[in-house]
Amino acid sequence: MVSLRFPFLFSQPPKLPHRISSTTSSRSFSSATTAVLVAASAAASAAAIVAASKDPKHPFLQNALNSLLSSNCSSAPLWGSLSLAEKSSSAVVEYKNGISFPSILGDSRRLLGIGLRKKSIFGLKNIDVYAFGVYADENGLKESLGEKYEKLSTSEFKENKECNEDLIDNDIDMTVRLQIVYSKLSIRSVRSAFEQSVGSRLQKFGGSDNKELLQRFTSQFKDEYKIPRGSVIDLSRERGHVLRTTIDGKEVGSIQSKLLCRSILDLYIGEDPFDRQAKEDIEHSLASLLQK
Ligand code: DAO
Ligand code: DAO
Repeated sequence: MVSLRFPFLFSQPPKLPHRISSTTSSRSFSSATTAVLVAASAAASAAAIVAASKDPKHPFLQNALNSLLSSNCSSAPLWGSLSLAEKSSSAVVEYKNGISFPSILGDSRRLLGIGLRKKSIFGLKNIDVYAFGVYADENGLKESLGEKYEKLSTSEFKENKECNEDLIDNDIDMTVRLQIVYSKLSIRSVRSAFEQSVGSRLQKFGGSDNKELLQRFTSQFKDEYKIPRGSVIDLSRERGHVLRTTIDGKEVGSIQSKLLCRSILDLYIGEDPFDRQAKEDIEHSLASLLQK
């Protein structure tokens, strides 16, 4: 039987209706990063896809989703319970470029949201540079932030703007997975882009001159590295604020620095993120995981 569930929300059956409509359905079909859910298990061939849109041009999708959501999860066969292995085989696909993100990385890093990093070239056109997925260790999340957030109602949670900040500041294992879309990336352009993006955050949060730290980070990326379309870069925060980078699964370096971890995470969930919709989705996922 084809078993489908929304990957952000496995452990929250009673709250599914609200959560799903506020995470996966919040994207318009014209949006760059509309999330489509797929079950990439043996049943994937059955094209197990659920997508939804609040776009009034696609009300039927919203209705279809809502009727799915309003069914009682525990009794509806569609939502039949999944084993952990099945859960980890599901994925979320970035709609525009068809890039797939597993809903769980490693043992317990759970996908909170996906987005697109764009870049304007000479102010003329916007290119999609990479798609990203933000993951956080579920147990670490609950241990560090559970007590503070579990009792908040949904509206209180929305009003509380601190959750992302708490996620950035606490020593919770996280990964930001980047999947390269732009096929002509040179290491030189990558270096200069992150001197701007990461550099400005190091400046903002570190105050003084942090050239040495930036240098240490960028020097991990040797000129001979190639990052063609499809490359997967994982930026992981490990215990003790260690930023560990892997490219296509191979470790390229680790740097212990709370400031560097903070500056990288701020690109995706901070005050001025690359993709606002992704940040909102992440907030919804956090609410869903932390509220009791
Ligand atoms: O070809 O000059 C150009 C445009 C390239 C834009 C590069 C943006 C790089 C963003 C950082 C990517 C990190 C993997
Ligand atoms: O998008 O501006 C940005 C910043 C991305 C920061 C991540 C950099 C990791 C780059 C690895 C390059 C490998 C050659």
